[in-house]
Amino acid sequence: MSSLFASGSALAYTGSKWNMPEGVTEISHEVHHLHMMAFWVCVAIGVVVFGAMFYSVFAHRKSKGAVAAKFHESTLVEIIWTGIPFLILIGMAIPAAATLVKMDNTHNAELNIKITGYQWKWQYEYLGEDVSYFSTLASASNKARQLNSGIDVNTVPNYLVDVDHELVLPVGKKIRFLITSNDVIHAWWVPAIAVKKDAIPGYINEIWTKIDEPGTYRGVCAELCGRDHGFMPIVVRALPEEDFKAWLAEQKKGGQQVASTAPVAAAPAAAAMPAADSGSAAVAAPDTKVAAAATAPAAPAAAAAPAAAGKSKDELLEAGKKVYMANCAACHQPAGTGMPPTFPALAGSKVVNGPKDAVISQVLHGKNMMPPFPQLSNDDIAAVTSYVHSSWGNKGEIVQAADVAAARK
Ligand code: HEC
Ligand SMILES: [Cu+2]
Repeated sequence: MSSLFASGSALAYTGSKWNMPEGVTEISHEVHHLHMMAFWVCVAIGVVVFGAMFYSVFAHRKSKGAVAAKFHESTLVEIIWTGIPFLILIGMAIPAAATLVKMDNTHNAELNIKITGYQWKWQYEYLGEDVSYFSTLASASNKARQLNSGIDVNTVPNYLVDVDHELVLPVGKKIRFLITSNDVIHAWWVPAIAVKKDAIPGYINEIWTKIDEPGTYRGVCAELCGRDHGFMPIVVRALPEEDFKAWLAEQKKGGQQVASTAPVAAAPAAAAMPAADSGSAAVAAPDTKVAAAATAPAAPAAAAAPAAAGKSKDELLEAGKKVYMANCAACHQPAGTGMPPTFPALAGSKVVNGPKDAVISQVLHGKNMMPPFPQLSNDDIAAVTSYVHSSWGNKGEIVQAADVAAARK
């Protein structure tokens, strides 16, 4: 959090870095305006109340021989000190309610995006567009934040507010967000567009935005959600409509690996997160439905993946290092040394130097304290398993996405 407030520019603040940003949407301007109005009302009340108090203390001091007035029950005074605050509150509530009503009106959206919080990353699904991917902390930040990393965090650009895959949005379009969570409560917060909504397992919260200016807008998870709460930032990249269309078409072609992200196996992932159980059980049904609807169109893309030619060793190792740093290094450490006895070293591990299916299976299904990673794409799992097989003196074995696809069956 401190980095959020320490570097105003990181959040594209306009105006003072100490103040709430004015932002780049009509709603964010209104929110800023309400905030300033409430601020000046507070300032005026402060000046009047403390002014009267200090004046009284000074003008009627004992050394001047002041004698306290003695009276009981003044109807006039009581009406004044009830009436004035009442009018002030009404005066602030009316414009605030009008803005809240506007924020709530998600009708006629031109683009629908489902946002799912995970410990500790975000998933973005462009509904009906067959594009879906995960967004995790950028590897430069992730490396620097490790204990004893030896990296001066001041040298890392956008430290802790940068991601690998940004949420790309068009400007000038009404975009509806459907916000939910797969495990515990998170909150999706981007100050510059004045969107802050809880992501609750089993519920879907709706909110919308319409961004006026292209740019990069940063935010963070705003609900304490566990160990890595501070490491699941949000980056929105707003593009002119044409550029957005080109980007979307590129994703659909599978030009980037994000498009081939496999459908999320919601059930096993949720089961692995005990914190989610009690709260979500009663209301799990609607979420499951949406998850099913959203994943259905993604299936052909995943099925098509194994048909693609295998990747070269270099490609796999390069991609694998990123996946490893983002998903595994917290427990197994960047150099594969682990933190025995709980988190085993992968360097020289018997499992890693055994058959490759064992590692794929462990990543897909987890084991004891190790969480499962079914939400990673086949490409990502192939890359990361190749990476651990070939690093730190391990004997080296290459895993292709087809191997992972076979293991998922
Ligand atoms: C939350 C901590 C955590 C994370 C994150 C994690 N692991 Fe593990 N991992 C463990 C624990 C704990 C074990 C030991 C499981 C057991 O055998 O009980 C383990 C075991 C392993 C083993 C077997 C090692 C051996 O010698 O037993 C492999 C291989 C492995 N993990 C790979 C990975 C990969 C690849 C990732 C990233 C995709 C990853 N792990 C992420 C905690 C974690
Ligand atoms: Cu969170």
